[in-house]
Amino acid sequence: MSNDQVILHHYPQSPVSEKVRVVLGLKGLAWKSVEIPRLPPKPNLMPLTGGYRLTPVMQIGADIYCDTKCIIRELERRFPEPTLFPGGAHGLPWALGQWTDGPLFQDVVCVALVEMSPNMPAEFLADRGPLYFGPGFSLDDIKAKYLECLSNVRTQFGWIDERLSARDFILGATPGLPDALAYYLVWFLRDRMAKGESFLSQFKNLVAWEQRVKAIGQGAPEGMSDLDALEIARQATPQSPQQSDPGDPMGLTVGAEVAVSPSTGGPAVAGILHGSSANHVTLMRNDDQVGQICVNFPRLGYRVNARD
Ligand SMILES: N[C@@H](CCC(=O)N[C@@H](CS)C(=O)NCC(=O)O)C(=O)O
Repeated sequence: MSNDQVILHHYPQSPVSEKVRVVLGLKGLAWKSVEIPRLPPKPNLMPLTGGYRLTPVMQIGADIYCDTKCIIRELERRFPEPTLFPGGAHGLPWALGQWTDGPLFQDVVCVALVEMSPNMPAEFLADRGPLYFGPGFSLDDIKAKYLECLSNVRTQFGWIDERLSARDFILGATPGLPDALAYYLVWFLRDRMAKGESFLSQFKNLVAWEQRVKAIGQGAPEGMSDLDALEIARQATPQSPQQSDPGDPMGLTVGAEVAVSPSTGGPAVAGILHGSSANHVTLMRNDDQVGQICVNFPRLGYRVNARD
């Protein structure tokens, strides 16, 4: 059975989820919103992902999409209009995302974490510190880098501001993926930095653009319980296609037992390789609670290892 409802597992404060919520708005989609815990354990998400714990996760029936790269690619495939790549901008926005989700995110998260640290519960800091800054994380080290990171954010937000001096959106008159990729970081900083408003006010074009992106909205979300989402997965049959990739540099083959994990660390998800390409990897899994499920990951930023 197929069930085509888009279900987003996320929480309101998650900046990375804000990126997807903007994409859902750009596409004018109706979707179901499942609020998940901000810290593990996430007992009603794990049966779907097989252990992947990052936020957000998208579910469509018994097909699961982990990581925003994978989620956004699938949304564009299923709902091509309006496109996220206006003016034939295909390809380039993914490369832009490697900057916004990479070095720019790292600078913004340093500022945000230091700003939030006085009011942050110890268990939240103990989770997020190593998640974003590695196993050797120390708050004092991050605090020592605060001004450097803030200066880096100023430089990079300045580039976006410059780009927006002659156009309403990053690609031109029509919003697209680059707007979602940049907006979520501005949203994050404004929300978490005590003097965010005053810091951002130096970027006149960026602030005007921020309002335009905000006005796009987030589509039409409707709340759903995590248990209802599990039931939908249980009743559905996975639809992710089987896909072999003869050009795979690692020689991955459909049917192999593999484990996929974020290359930044975190639990591996075990399953049978069901499909792969330069941009994705799909695992078929069997779960006691939800039965057969396909879990999709982006290829870039994830490690695929053989299991014996
Ligand atoms: N590369 C991932 C990054 C996801 C990420 O770091 N999300 C944050 C939330 S904004 C997270 O998972 N935090 C820990 C958690 O929610 O458990 C993506 O693009 O989806």
